[in-house]
Amino acid sequence: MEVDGEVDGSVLTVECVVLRLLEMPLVKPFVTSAQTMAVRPFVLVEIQAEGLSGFGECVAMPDPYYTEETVETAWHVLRTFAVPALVGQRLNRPEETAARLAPIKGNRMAKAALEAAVWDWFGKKQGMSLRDMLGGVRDRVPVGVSLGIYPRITDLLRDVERYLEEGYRRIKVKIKPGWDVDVLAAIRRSFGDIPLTADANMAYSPADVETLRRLDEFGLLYIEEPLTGEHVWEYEDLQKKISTPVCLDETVRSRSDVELALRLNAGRVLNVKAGRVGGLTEVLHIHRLAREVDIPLWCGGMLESGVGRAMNLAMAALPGFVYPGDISASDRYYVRDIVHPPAVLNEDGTVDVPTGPGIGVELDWEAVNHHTIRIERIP
Ligand code: OSB
Ligand code: MG
Repeated sequence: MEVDGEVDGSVLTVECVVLRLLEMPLVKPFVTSAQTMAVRPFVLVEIQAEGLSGFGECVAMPDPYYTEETVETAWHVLRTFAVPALVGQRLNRPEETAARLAPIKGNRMAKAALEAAVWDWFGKKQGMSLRDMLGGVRDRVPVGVSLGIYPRITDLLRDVERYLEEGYRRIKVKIKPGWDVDVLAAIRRSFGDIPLTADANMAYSPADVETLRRLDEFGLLYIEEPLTGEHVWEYEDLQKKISTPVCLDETVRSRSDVELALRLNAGRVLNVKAGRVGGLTEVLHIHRLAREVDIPLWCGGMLESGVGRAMNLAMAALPGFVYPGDISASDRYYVRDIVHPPAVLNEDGTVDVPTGPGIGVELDWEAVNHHTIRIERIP
């Protein structure tokens, strides 16, 4: 029953927030057109109230090459502005978080991490899974794997083979000028008609349209964010010139970006990352919009630990998420995850959506503490 906006009578008055900076070594360095990473640093946000903790993972990268946010800008914005804006405040529902944080412009990944912790807290308080809170409908979601830029094509092919054997439902490869046509041709030659996509992380200019047109012959499900530039309108012209559907990632930061993209016909597929758009509440708005116009969504990834991955699984259970997500098993990223149970790949190329309260996974405190290099408690 709903009374004054309260759900089930649960009200969150944030007592304390603990920020932790963790560093987790990746099993293999991840290389894109924009960045190289061997160790994943990230901020883990813990909200405490009434003896319960809610957790959120900040997906900001160590460098400003994916978006402008970094781990350290997120830490700064969280401790100085976002956390103080919530501590002591009363929240009747997780959706109210965004309004409290609205005076903070941009810095969406920082805000999304705090909001995620609020969602998790409400889930735990109400004994409800995040999936059910969001309206997710699946018990398990199909997943793919995202492969970086390799020193040699043969090395890449070996990993593609391995991940296909493991059962991943879609292969995505990072591309950049000079690492594109030959790579995709080699994959098609070796593995035939597998579900295949490419992600350029903005590495091409409009002058490269001929190269991008050549990729049409590979029958990709979509090409992710090929063009340099700040706005979706860069894609209005490109989508007219290539037949491969453009999938937007970096250039979509809000529901209004989605509306603009739709008006301009600037893309036909959307990669959704809660961090990039400022949180799960914004994801729900985007999901509603996308369902109205029937644009396919899928859940992107940011090399998350098990905390962020559990949240992604809940999100990917929504009906509008139709393509396999970048939600690979824990062991594809990390030797040891920081949650119990870690995400594992089912034989059918799916990962189970956690059913426990909130994000539905437990922190492995020994692993968390092992990887923590900084900690701050507010207040
Ligand atoms: O563009 O989707 C991207 C990782 C870091 C930054 C940007 C991206 C990615 C990935 C990794 O592609 C996806 C994953 O977590 O498996
Ligand atoms: Mg991408």
